[in-house]
Amino acid sequence: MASKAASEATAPEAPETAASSDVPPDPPSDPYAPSQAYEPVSPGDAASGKYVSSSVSGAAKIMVVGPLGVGKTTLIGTVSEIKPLSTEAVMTQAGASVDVPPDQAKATTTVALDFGRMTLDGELVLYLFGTPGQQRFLPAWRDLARGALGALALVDTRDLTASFDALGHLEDLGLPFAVAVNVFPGSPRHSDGELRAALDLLPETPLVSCDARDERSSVMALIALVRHLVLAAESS
Ligand SMILES: Nc1nc2c(ncn2[C@@H]2O[C@H](COP(=O)(O)OP(=O)(O)OP(=O)(O)O)[C@@H](O)[C@H]2O)c(=O)[nH]1
Ligand SMILES: [Mg+2]
Repeated sequence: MASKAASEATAPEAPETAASSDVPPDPPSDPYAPSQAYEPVSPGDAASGKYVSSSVSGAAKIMVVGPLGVGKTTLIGTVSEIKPLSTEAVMTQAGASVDVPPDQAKATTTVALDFGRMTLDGELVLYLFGTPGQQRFLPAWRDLARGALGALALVDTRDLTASFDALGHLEDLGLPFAVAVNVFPGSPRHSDGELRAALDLLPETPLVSCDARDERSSVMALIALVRHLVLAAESS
């Protein structure tokens, strides 16, 4: 017993090593040195789409707009090469009389914004900002659209009038746009001429159709917008 007590009294405590999982590492002496949480960019990260590719030479902020339930969140999720940011909230009974989506089964709605990223041809990166569809959020677009180069306006032919506010607001903001008809099952089909007349589109405004769940047609709609923006920039 005596020798055990002696050894307990004199035995040095085990030194704490940096390898111990309980002990946090010393803070870096240089306050600007990368923290332990810093993850360096590796070629693998770029290839996986986590970071913007080094071949990218330009960037554009693009809005994706349209009325409630037209497919904005869906389209951004379809084309985004990063995990999209979405701000979905359950549609409440309190809003049932004002928030009437074309699809009555729709249970959630965007309450702030959607965000995604898509790179075209490895050269041009599009930062996609989706707006909420509720009419009462229209004034919020003014801030959300700051710095945007253009907008993709989604339209649902089951209720063309629901798109009037969004298109009018884009004109008020002076934001060039392309129109993409998001085709739902049973949507009425109209000729381009009829749609242009109904939506009062300028002759140069691109009009395409897409399925927001389909990557190819959604990317083509964004390409139509980018072409339009390039042509507009060249002619100004
Ligand atoms: N059939 C069909 N369904 C679609 C299409 N696009 C979207 N949907 C569905 O329609 C519903 C509404 O889509 P959202 O992407 O949430 O619409 P949103 O415009 O973001 O709606 P808000 O944020 O509420 O304004 C979802 O359940 C989608 O799966 C489409 O092209 N075809
Ligand atoms: Mg949405």
